[in-house]
Amino acid sequence: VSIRSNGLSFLMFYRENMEGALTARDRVGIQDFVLLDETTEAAFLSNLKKRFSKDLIYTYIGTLLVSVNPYKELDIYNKKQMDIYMGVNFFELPPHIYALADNAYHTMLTEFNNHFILISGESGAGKTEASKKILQYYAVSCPSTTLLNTVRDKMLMSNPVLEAFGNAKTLKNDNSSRFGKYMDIQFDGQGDAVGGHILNYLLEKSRVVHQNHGERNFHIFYQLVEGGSDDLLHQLGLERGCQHYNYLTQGQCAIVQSINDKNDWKTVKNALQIINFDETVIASVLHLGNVRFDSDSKGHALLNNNTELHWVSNLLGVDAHRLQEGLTFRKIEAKKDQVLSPFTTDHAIYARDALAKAIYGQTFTWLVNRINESMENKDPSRKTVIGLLDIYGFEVFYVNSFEQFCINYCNEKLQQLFIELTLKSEQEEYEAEGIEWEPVQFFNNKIICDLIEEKHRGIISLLDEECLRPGDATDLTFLERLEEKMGNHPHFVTHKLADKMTRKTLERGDFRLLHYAGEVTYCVVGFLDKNNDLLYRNIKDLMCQSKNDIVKECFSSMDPDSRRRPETVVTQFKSSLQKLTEILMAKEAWYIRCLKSNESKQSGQFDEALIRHQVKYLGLMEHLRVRRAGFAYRRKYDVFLKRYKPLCPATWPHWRGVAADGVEVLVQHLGYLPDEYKMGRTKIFIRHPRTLFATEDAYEKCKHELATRIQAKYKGY
Ligand code: AOV
Ligand code: MG
Repeated sequence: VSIRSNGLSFLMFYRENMEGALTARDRVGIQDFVLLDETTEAAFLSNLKKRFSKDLIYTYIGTLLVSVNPYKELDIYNKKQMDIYMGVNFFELPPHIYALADNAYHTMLTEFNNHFILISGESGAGKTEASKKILQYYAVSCPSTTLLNTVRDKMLMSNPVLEAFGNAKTLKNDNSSRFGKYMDIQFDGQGDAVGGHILNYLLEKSRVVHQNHGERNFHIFYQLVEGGSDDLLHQLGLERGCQHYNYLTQGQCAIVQSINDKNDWKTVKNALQIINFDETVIASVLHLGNVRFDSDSKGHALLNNNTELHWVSNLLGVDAHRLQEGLTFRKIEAKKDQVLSPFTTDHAIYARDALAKAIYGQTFTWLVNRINESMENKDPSRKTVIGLLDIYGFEVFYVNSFEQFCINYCNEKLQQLFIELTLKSEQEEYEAEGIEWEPVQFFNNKIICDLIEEKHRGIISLLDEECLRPGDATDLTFLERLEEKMGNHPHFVTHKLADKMTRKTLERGDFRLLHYAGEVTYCVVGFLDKNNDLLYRNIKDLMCQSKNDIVKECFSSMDPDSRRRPETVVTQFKSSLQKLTEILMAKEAWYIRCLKSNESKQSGQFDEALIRHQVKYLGLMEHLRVRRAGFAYRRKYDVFLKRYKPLCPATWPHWRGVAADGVEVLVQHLGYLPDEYKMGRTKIFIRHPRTLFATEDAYEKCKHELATRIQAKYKGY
């Protein structure tokens, strides 16, 4: 991975910073953990803390960037800083997210290959901010021609739009991502950003109709009712202020100090205009939330009043009568007849909410598609990409449901990918090459991934089985099935399975998973429903006939094959994550590990226990140990020999034997000490960058001399 291709940057670093960093260490700590005197957790934390107190939020572990959320604006993200980092070797300057972005960019250009930047950390740790900083860096500092600037503007513009529709205030983060985002930035051979493409992952739609106490709906709703002009609101039949809307007030915290909905609206509105989006769909959801039902003497649902429903039908461009029918009756197809069976009020509310979620979810997908079209690369020949992954972080609330289950599962997968690409593959390479190696122990979370996703046996399979089972399946029968199958799994426990002590902390409807990042107790209520995510057929058909183009397009593309039962939510999610893994595995990886500094979103607070916990579960100590114990640089014998053979008379200009033997002769000649290098099966491994640095220096000198000699030779002609 990156460590290999960056052998030379390492060297630069050692030359430039070895002494400098050491003298400055008392002041600002060590800027690369690899240089710590001891690899204890205490030393690690103390260094992090020292730096944090000086507002130095970035520290390296080799080429991995550790970032601690400062919860305050730092004056380190501006054009001047960008210029400083542009094209400079990774380790020559203080650690910065720009350095990582720049290094990925230049490696991409010189090696002409694809890269991705994996940004991870729990909710509120700073992933989304990090991804924005990187995007800005590429947009501002890469070379550009006026023509191509439009792609760039669109890329930058996509951020506020997707954040307005996909982020919300949660108890963990005032701007929490409620969808996963992977964005490819495409570059041409000159390094010009020429296109972009976004893949989005499972939006938390349930938030549209329900928010927990202290949380909000998606930002866009508040922006519209707070920031929209009088005219616009009038046109949409909306009143100013979120207090009028059911869907906006359940969390009882519509106003948030850190958020300025009015201002944000201005930015978002401009951006939306570029992609021809109009606000009717958003307004229809707000009206829908205010549609209420009474029950008649038989307990059947009746519409409470017509005004809201008329607004909904107006805005969505569908027939009001049929909409009302769809919300209060179920259509059953019996042989050739259609029978209307009335809903209870609960059912009607369910149908209403299902429609609201569907509208919102489909609109979100529509937006992503539109943005993708606008960023499309018109000339897809020569291009390389840098992918940016910013997904919802691990989260634990007082009550956790299906959504947290999906989010935390996704984080397990990313942790697994990280392990595969770093700890595991690094050590496997030593083994494969027959290099003596003291293995570093680490916790492999594959066991939890399997528990969740294994075919026929994992939690997802059992959930799907219950969802598809006709008859009496409920959330509780799902729980029973889990207990039957997972009974003695070390990472799974329920009230029934728990010992006496643990039982006290669990309700009967709970199951608890011991995730890599900590325990989470999930309440099974709603799992089946949310996983099925059904929309009544007649309502869907109605939407497909809408006169509103966006609505029509959204619903017509939903599931084209109406005879087949659509895949469940979690199964779709699982396969999208599988595809994502494949996309990422084919690229060179860069890592940013974000740490949350404290739970109260305060600047200057370094909660040591909280940070220690994150350092532990993110596997940072293990990563450091592997880096330290390992060999900083490795190259295939033939590659190494080809480059450095001019340095030794025995190998220059040709070595006639086996490459490995040539390398041995070469390094002997260069005076490598025995414990500075190891000969593997196909590669030479060099422990310290400085060893190779000396070699590289000698090579540069030799090349220079050769060039001068050749020049001198030809001067006479
Ligand atoms: P997340 O993306 O990791 O959480 P964010 O990137 O949204 O977290 O960061 C949360 C908040 O922390 C931001 O809104 C900022 O106020 C602050 N913050 C983060 N990074 C910085 C920084 N570099 N400088 C200043 N403030 C920062 V989540 O999406 O909830 O998983 O799911
Ligand atoms: Mg985020």
